[in-house]
Amino acid sequence: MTNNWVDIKNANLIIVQGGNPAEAHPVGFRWAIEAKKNGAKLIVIDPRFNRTASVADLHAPIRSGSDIAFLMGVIRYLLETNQIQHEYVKHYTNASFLVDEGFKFEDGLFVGYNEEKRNYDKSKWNYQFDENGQAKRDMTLQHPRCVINILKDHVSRYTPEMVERITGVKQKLFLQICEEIGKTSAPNKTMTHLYALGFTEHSIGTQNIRSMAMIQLLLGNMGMPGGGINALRGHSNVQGTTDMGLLPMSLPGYMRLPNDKDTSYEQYINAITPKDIVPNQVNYYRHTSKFFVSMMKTFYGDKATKENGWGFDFLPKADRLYDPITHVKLMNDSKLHGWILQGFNVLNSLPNKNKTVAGMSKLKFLIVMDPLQTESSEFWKNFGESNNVNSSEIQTEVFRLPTTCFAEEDGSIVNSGRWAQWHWKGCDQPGEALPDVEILSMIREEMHHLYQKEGGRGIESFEAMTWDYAQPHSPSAVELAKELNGYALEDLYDPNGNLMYKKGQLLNGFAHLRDDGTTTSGNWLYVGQWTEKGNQTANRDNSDPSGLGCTIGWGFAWPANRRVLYSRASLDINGNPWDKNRQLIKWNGKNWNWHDVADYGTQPPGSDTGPFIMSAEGVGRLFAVDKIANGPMPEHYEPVESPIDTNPLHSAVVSDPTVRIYPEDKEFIGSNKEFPFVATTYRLTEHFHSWTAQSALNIIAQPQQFVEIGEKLAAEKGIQKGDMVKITSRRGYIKAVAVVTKRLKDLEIDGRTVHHVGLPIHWNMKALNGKGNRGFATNTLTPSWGEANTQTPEYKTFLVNIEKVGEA
Ligand SMILES: Nc1nc2c(c(=O)[nH]1)N[C@H]1C(S)=C(S)[C@@H](COP(=O)(O)OP(=O)(O)OC[C@H]3O[C@@H](n4cnc5c(=O)[nH]c(N)nc54)[C@H](O)[C@@H]3O)O[C@H]1N2
Ligand SMILES: Nc1nc2c(c(=O)[nH]1)N[C@H]1C(S)=C(S)[C@@H](COP(=O)(O)OP(=O)(O)OC[C@H]3O[C@@H](n4cnc5c(=O)[nH]c(N)nc54)[C@H](O)[C@@H]3O)O[C@H]1N2
Ligand SMILES: [Mo]
Repeated sequence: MTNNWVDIKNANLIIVQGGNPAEAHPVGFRWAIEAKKNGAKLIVIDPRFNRTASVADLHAPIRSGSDIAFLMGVIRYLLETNQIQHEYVKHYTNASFLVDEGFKFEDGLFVGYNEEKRNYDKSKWNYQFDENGQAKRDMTLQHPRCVINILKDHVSRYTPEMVERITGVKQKLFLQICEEIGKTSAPNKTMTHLYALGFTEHSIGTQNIRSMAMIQLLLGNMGMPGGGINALRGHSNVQGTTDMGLLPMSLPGYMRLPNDKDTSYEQYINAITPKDIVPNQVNYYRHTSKFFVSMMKTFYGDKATKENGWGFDFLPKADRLYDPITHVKLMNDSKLHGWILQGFNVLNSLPNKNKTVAGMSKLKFLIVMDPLQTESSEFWKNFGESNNVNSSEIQTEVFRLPTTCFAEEDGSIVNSGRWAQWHWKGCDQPGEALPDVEILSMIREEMHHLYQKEGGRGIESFEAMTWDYAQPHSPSAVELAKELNGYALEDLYDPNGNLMYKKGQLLNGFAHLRDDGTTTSGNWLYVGQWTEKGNQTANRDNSDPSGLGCTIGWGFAWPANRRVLYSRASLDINGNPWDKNRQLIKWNGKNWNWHDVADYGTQPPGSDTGPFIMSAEGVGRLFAVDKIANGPMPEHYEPVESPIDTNPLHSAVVSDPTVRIYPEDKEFIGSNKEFPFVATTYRLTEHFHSWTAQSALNIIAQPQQFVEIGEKLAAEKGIQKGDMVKITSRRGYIKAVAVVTKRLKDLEIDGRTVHHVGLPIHWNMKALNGKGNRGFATNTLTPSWGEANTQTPEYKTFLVNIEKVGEA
């Protein structure tokens, strides 16, 4: 989230598009209800009339996978009707920047496409530069190569007629929503956007999010209380896991893992540090070397020296992307032989379950660290129709290591609003269970012994690792939290020679990190979470002097305890608030801290330093230079499995040309002749993924796998409420009880009638369902191709067929 949960109450308009918070985030959703009590409107754009829609002012049923067409239509409307916040757009976005003469978009492709590699050479997706390497701008916004004019041209195709043709949303309703959105271009009105997987789990997920971010920039809603782009995160600490680098290509603090092209520290740090391209900008990532070197000092201590590039060679270098979909591919290719699943029930959560089972069946060993006995740890058992394997042919040895769960240990959890909050252990774990940290530490200890005994590749980096916890087999949560925060390794002085820290003291903020080996920090984002004043994540002062829900005394919000990101953009250039009732920061003669911790440094009012301090330009990007794999501006592409076979904007390029489809997955692409219906998958309040399949009370509340079918489709197929239905995709089939509903409507898309079929995720072969018969995994049906930036599978839009197989 750029903002935070409580801040949602400040919005005038809440758009929920790509999520269902009333169901999946019921506690946080109370802030949307608070906003409604204050007079805000709530609009839900979702294929289904879901639980969030049931309390909304407006619901637009949209075809799954078509949001970009809707949102580009909104941008066209805002530009045509002149409902943008002009001063904001001019000064705080890259609207005025001139785009390279070589950039173009034609017949569905941006310039630079390489058909063989299915990727783009992005070199022309850039600005024009002067002889000093500075980006050229035209502040009158008249130049035809200005970003704003290129954008105008790009979105001109997304007329209300075209929006209706692609998305199925009727023009009248579309324009009604545009009108509500347009109202928030007033400086004293804000819109917030809430999204989750309905936006991300698509072959165009990243561009969905960008589309809305661009709208928020045009409206002047970024940096404003009650504004922003707000991702509602999934598991309670999934924000923390991504912060900590638990992504295959990531290091803590969103630094990228070196790859095999990164040959030295200097070369790597140069490649990941952005250059200045506009004078006088903060360009905060210029400090990347300080974050990186401090992290390396945490990892390798004295073994990380200036001479050895801070231990650069100790880090693993990835030769390719190792995401879970690739793991499964490599297993199927017999190139990956062992797998550790730590808190990951792949059989239920990865797409194309049959492919996952086939891959796992080739493994030599599988280690499952989990508090529960999961489907994944029993993938080798024959459960009949829902897992029809030949157990005697599967040689995989499975080790189960029972772990604790969050309530059985101390620690902090980071929520969607970037707040780290400490929690205390509630009780001891049962049986032989041990905390994850302890299990991993014991594995490390044992591996160390083996290395010492037998030697082997990689021993240097293993031995270089710092491991100075009081009990090496069991580092405590307190030790880890302090280590992530970081220490001074020597007495540290400011430029005027004043002592800032004595050697060994905890650091207060990431601005104090150094790249000369005198500071440590396991994660630069978390500096300040545990200082000499104690554990900041345990703070529980909820006073709110602004009345805007900005409680800086509660927990610790990264970065630097800041509650709203880019807040300098909530004030005009001269430092006056766009809306005096929505002001969190102000100039105090020294800096901008007031109710919130400001992003902006010490530049006084009137300075030409932009508010978007993390971009080299200092402004928000309406045109994303060379960052995003599938285009500097979003474009509507059909899902890989499209119900209409064509792209009404450009029939030659139907789906996103950069989607990653492994060769063996080509046979898994279904056509709408065989599979005419659009399926989407989602969760229910009564369940948490498949954990609750092992909890009788949850199963009583929602007992059995069902499929939601609209009334018209049900009538066509002769299906009645309660009938048993078989749902088939190119990947396999499942069976479910029919729920015939008004909540799913047929849509008119490009002259055809398109029906949606809705499938909750939860059940699987082990699930209790009250009737003794086993469940199926919804993910038997889903495809494993991945979005080009994130490799997220297209779980939310694929094609199926349905048929009745039993009476109610
Ligand atoms: N009770 C409960 N809460 C949970 C979880 C749980 O298992 N149970 N899981 C947690 C996790 S890990 C996560 S990631 C979050 C997920 O939170 P959400 O993403 O809010 O949850 P989903 O149920 O996947 O709902 C996505 C919504 O997107 C809609 N949708 C599908 N396709 C499209 C599309 O193309 N466009 C638009 N506009 N909408 C679309 C679906 O109809 C659905 O209403 O929930 C978290 N909260
Ligand atoms: N079709 C479809 N598929 C989806 C989605 C969808 O919307 N549609 N959503 C996707 C999303 S957003 C997500 S997040 C994934 C979820 O995928 P998973 O993360 O695989 O799902 P969970 O069932 O939450 O599995 C987590 C496991 O962690 C265990 N666990 C809990 N606490 C601890 C702990 O402290 N330590 C350890 N070691 N284990 C613990 C639980 O018992 C559980 O078995 O599914 C994805 N799959
Ligand atoms: Mo998730």
